Amino acid sequence: MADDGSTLWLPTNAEGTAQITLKAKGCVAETAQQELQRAWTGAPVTLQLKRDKTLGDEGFRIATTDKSITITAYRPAGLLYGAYHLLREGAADVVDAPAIPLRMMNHWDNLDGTVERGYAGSSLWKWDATTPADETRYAYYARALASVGINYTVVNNVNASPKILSAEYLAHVKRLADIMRPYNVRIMLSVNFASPMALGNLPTADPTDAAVQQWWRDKAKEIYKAIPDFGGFLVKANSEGQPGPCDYDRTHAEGANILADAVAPYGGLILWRAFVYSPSDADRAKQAYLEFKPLDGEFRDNVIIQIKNGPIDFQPREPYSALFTALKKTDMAAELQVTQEYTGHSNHLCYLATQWQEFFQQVDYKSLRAIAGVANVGDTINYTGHTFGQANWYAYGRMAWCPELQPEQIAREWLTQTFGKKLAEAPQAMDALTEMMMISWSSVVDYMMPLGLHHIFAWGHHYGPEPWCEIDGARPDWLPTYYHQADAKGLGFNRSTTGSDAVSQYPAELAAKWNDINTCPDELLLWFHHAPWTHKMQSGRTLWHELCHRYQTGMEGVQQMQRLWTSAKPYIDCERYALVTDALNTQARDARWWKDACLLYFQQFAALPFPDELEPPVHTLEYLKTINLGITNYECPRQEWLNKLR
Ligand code: GCW
Repeated sequence: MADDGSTLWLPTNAEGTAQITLKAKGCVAETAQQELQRAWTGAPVTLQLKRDKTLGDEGFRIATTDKSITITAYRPAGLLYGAYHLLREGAADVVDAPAIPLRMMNHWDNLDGTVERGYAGSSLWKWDATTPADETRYAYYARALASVGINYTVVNNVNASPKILSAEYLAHVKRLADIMRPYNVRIMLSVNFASPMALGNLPTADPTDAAVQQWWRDKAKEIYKAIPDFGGFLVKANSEGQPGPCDYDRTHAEGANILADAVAPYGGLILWRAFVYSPSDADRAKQAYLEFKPLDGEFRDNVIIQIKNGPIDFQPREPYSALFTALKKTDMAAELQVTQEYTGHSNHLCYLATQWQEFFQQVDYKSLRAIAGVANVGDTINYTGHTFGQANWYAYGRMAWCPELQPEQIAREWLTQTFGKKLAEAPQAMDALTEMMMISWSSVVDYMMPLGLHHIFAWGHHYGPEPWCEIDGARPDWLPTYYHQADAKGLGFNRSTTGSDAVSQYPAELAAKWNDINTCPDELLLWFHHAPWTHKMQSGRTLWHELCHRYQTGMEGVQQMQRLWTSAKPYIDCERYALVTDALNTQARDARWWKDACLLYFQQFAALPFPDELEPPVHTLEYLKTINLGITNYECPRQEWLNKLR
């Protein structure tokens, strides 16, 4: 049987047989009832509200007897999440509530239909009225969000066009909000800080200007009139060319606060991004901290500072951003990247739950008021391009609900719901595919950027290796050589106390550990140290030998993933089997490309021979340097081109 993947992990056919009684009113409660009516086959279920605040706004209790099941919640959203819990895990007594109140999807969708860093077709949202929107797809998307507990969605790019706040586009946003509401999903918008100028014809966007403040208040009023449960604004200010308060010598706090004041009367929120790095002498990894730490305590209560997981930019592996432990009086959101900008686009299978688990081992989720996942969703039939991209979407929601969930458990849940009974009832195949997912992220790290290397990607599109990349006139901190610092002595960025001292932004004990080249974990060595080629690693190998070993291991990891996938063939429908098989072939080839390119390039500096265990490179460095994928920042490279690498 073929399966185009368009139903995601949700139940496909209406098999529900149970009696579902609803003792609550409103569209969200009705969705809970409908979902159970559609798919629940067990004992009769009663959905009821109770004045029990301990359950929280979104929590629920499931109580079961042989003959009946009761889902109780304080608010309708709890009934909805209780219903999905029941469908996913079956009948058992449980009390559950989300760990983080705001669980957001962030779309980087542009109004012209393109998606920045999106690799799954065009935008799902058809802003252009000439393209009729398939609103059933919108509802299906909302249903998918709700099924994993995501309760907010920011539908447009943080590089925001001011036009999104025009009456024409707000009408479209209202339509979306109406479709999402029954799924307890609230809409937010990314806004351009200079909107009062671009849209309101004001001469300035200075946050201390009374007319500017009034413009934002009027705009908020207009939006809330149409969308009473509108979530608020997400802002990328003074970052990568976007306007912001610093253009007027005002601080991020002054900028965020005027927007906060505009939406406060309606209960709205401002998500203000900390992804800033103005060109300066300071190490880019230090800049967000330098700018935001002094502002701690200056933000309004309805401002949340949204911080990327690491200090640079969604690299395959980074230490956590020091802001998470530095801000004490400011509400924080963690921003994770579900779309695979730096982990192989939608060509590579990279199950990110393991990466996020590592993040949550470093950052206490209880310190977070919100979490954001940059979406990997587009208008392609299966929403994410790579079938296993769906697993990242799913896992993001599940971990946002409960960061303590184990990636392996989430993988099994997703596999079961996605590929159905046939696979779920084949323990060996389930084990194989779970293992494939579980080894994927560490393999990607190893074949791309092991040992703390980072940002050695190809220019612009970030697909494939380009550690040699030099562009005339480019900002140094956009170039790989800035990050890897390879020379005859060694490799890596010295962020220790003898270097940029970024390490001192971390709590003392951790800083001391990472600062010492002998106690810094191998995984982060080249993030914090310029290590000599002969440095003895914790593995006992020299740095050069370990580097070769890691690239080799990463490449072999993908080969192992291919074997595991093949072993599950009898349990997977032919369409998705073929799709994933092709993608894994591409990934295996790309892994070799990464290994050959990086090792041949770094060997020029190390001037050491390859160890015996290393499979000799198939390509020459000269050839690899000629590779130019000729794609834009919006594209995922196509097979035709990648075939040249064979
Ligand atoms: O990761 C980088 C991307 C940009 C992105 C930016 C950001 C939306 O390369 O495409 O812009 O980060 O997060 O703002």
